[in-house]
Amino acid sequence: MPVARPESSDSRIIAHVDMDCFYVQVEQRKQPHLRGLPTAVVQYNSWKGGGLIAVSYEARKDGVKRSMRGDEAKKVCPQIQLVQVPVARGKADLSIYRNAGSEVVSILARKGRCERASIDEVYLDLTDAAETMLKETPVESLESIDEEVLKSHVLELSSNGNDDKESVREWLQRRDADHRDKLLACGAFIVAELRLQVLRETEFTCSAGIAHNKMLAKLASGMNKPAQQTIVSFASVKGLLEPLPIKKMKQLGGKLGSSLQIDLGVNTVGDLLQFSEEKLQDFYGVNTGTWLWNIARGNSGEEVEGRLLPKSHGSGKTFPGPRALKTLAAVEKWLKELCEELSERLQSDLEKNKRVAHTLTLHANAYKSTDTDSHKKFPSKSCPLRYGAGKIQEDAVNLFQAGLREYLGAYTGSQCCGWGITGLSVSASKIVAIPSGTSSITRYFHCRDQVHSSSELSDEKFVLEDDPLSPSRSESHPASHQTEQQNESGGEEAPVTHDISSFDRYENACKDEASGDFTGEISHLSSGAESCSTPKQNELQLRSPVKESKMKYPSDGIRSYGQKRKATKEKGTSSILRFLQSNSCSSSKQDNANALQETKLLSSGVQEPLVMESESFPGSQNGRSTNTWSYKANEIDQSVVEELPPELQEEVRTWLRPQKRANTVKRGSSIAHYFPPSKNE
Ligand code: DCP
Repeated sequence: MPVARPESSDSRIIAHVDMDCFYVQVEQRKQPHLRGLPTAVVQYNSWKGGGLIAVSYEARKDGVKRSMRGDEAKKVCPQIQLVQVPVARGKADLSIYRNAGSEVVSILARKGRCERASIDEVYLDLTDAAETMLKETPVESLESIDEEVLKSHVLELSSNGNDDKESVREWLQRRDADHRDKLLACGAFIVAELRLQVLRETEFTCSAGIAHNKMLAKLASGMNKPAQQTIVSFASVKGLLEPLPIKKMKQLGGKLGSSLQIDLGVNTVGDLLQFSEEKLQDFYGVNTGTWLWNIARGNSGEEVEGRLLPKSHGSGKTFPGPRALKTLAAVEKWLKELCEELSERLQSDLEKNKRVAHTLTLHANAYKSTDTDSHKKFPSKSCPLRYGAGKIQEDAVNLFQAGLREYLGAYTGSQCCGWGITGLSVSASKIVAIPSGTSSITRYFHCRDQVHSSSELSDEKFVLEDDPLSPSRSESHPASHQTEQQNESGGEEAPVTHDISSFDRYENACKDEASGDFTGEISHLSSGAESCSTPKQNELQLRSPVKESKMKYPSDGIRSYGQKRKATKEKGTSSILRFLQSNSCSSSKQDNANALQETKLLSSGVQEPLVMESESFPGSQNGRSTNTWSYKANEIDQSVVEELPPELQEEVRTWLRPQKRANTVKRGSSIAHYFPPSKNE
């Protein structure tokens, strides 16, 4: 049987930091008299005292659980303090928690690459900081060690039942330790110091896992809570993983995990170790097989993404039981609320972070009274996102109608009886930064595309979001209900689509059917990058970036035992839009080259092209290359310009004026940076 050990090349130091009973801590900071008291935060809906969504450790000792409602919690713990989630627009308003999470992130990001994984979870890559410490102040030579570091749990020691401070000190200062364990020891110092800084500056405690990769760090962070840290030593990996239920592993909580259980009889990670890589490849395809073989041994090359901001925004609400929405008017009313909130957050993201979102997605949960097939799901729908609450709302309503038509099969009108909506959410994804991004304006031109090609969104324009078979997105979390998963398909031409998770996952994550509000900062916990919708005919093609990482969740295996994903047809609009989208969504040289070629071909058409030149672009080898691009100026909707950041409006207007003017943009022009060339080298 293979020995479980990190890949020999993997000497990274990765921490996963998770806040302790986060919403409770936020409320306790707001109301300090609650500190130390058994406290729980309850949902907006007050039925049976409201659903508990966060429980303090004092209350947990008394037997209070998150699955309880307020009334039940009071029975178990009569002195419990119940605090209601703030409310806005008739639903939960999570902004104070979100902002509190941002405070923490800004502190944690001081020591290394930082990825905000959810409202209260962060991954840190501390490899450089640990290497530096090992060189400059090796742990073995330290005379005194901070108490917080000595309070660490070292898994190897814990398994010997020998976890006191003296043993920890010895472990940290072993002169004969493997280089990677020495780095882990440095990581323990760095994380302890960061956690103390978080406490000093925010008054919040957090717990952490310190390991050689994200997967192990995440598994460890929850092992000793609250306010403690756990180190996954080199020797402890096998013992940590072997007894773990297979479904507890990241990305195995869903269909792939079930297949492992049913088809291969694998119930624990230890069971998985008994299968050879070849056998797993035979069953699940080359990539998935290798991935499974590796994770069973604690190997995961998934990188910590440098991302302090959420990858998408979402707003949703559940309408359980008798509160189900049964008319289009009722749905529209709620979509208005949800879209207004989403729009506010998008505006704020644009203003504060100079980021724009490209894709709007609507999820719903529905039932039909006549539906005997209870598994039929309301299809999630996406379209290019247009800024402005009114436009988002209009598009969301159209997306809903398209989804409903498809769901009902023969939908005939808004008063159609026999359907009910028990959950609605809207989300904005594919968010990119304007200043350094290469595709900032793309989204604006998506808008134009909508307006231009059809005054109403037609059914054809909607994209059915596939429910991906395998990645389970099992790390359900109200702040991370939605995950995007981008599978790499071994250089396959057609990008695959799958979007943020279905509404079901939102709802399940809430574990609170009746309480029903969620307003998520949607984070992406899987190894994938961004999602691109797979367009149907006449849709502009969005190509997904293929991020190189040692291990990704592969798709070939998924096909081998499940649904195949839709392939994108090489059809499309011949315009600036296509070029920009190719540019923004593709990282493959071939894609960019194709797009550029197409654009050049277009420029020789009847319509007068707008030619832009620029010299310095990110990605060019020497930072100075001359490129020419051609766009059809008459395809650019003037109204779109009004939505651009003010400093760009004038410049864009200039190039939208009649093409009597020179069709060039001067070197160094700010707008030019929005339109980098294809990477041809
Ligand atoms: N949350 C929620 N609904 C849930 C679960 C969680 O709204 N079903 C919110 C409240 C939590 C926050 O998300 O405070 C973070 O969730 P965690 O799962 O990390 O749990 P806590 O931070 O509350 O506790 P722990 O210390 O166990 O991590």
